[in-house]
Amino acid sequence: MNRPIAMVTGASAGFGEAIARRFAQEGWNVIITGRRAERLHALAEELSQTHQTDIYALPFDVRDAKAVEEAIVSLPEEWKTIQILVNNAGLAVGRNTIDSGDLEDWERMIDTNVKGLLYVTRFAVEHMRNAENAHIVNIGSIAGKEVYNGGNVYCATKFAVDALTKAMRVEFLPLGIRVTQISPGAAETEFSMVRFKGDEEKAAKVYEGYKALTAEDIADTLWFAVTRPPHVCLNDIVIMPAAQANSFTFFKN
Ligand code: NDP
Ligand code: 8X3
Repeated sequence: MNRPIAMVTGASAGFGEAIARRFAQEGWNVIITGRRAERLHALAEELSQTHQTDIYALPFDVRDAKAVEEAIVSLPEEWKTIQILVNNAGLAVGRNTIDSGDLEDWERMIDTNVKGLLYVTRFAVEHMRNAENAHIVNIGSIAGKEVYNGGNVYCATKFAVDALTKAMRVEFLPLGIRVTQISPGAAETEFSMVRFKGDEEKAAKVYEGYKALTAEDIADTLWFAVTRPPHVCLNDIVIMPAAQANSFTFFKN
């Protein structure tokens, strides 16, 4: 257990899974979280066998404050010095305009992307106080920089992540914790299947006619950010597909 420890939320799919894979490849021990326990246990088994690192599957729903607290507080002693926390769990649901918005979708996005990120940070930071070169990476979005039609509440949650990232940078300065935000444009993961509630045709359309980012592109970028020398903090990295200029302008074939 003499390896550094990273904790990655939303590691059962997409960016989080690719990030967990990257940490394991680089010889780190990793706490992987998400709701789908089976996926987490399968990933833990695979990564620990392939890379001879320790992987700790810790399933919980980030929206449930009590569950978040219990899960993080209950970590075994040898897992209680977290060097890097990656706040990645999140989702968009629906693309309705506000006047036809679905209230349940709004609650899910706000509870997951804003409150969930806060709950995890609140309790994980307790385990980061003794870590050397502690670092938090929040996954924001280009949607947290610019608003697009039908993005409304999702954009608001990612604008909130942008604000919370800045707040953490100020407040965790005395704790010696660096805080980085990665703000990606369109990336092909399960994101659009979740947004369109399982409608494969709508989800596939999002990525037609251009090369979207991949989860590995995000993992690479994150790895670059967390391997800068200790006196350097990359505050915010906006990463886009070459075919996407901003939230709403694409060049498609
Ligand atoms: P995926 O849908 O592929 O993965 C999302 C992950 O978040 C899953 O592991 C999921 O796990 C987890 N998650 C969702 N809700 C909860 C919850 N309530 N509790 C715990 N875990 C949860 O999407 P991406 O990998 O693309 O998204 C990752 C992050 O990147 C999100 O914050 C998203 O907003 C952001 N992002 C995505 C972009 C894209 O185009 N793909 C671009 C910019 C930002 P489980 O379902 O098992 O709980
Ligand atoms: C995900 C990217 O443009 O679909 O954050 O909002 S976008």
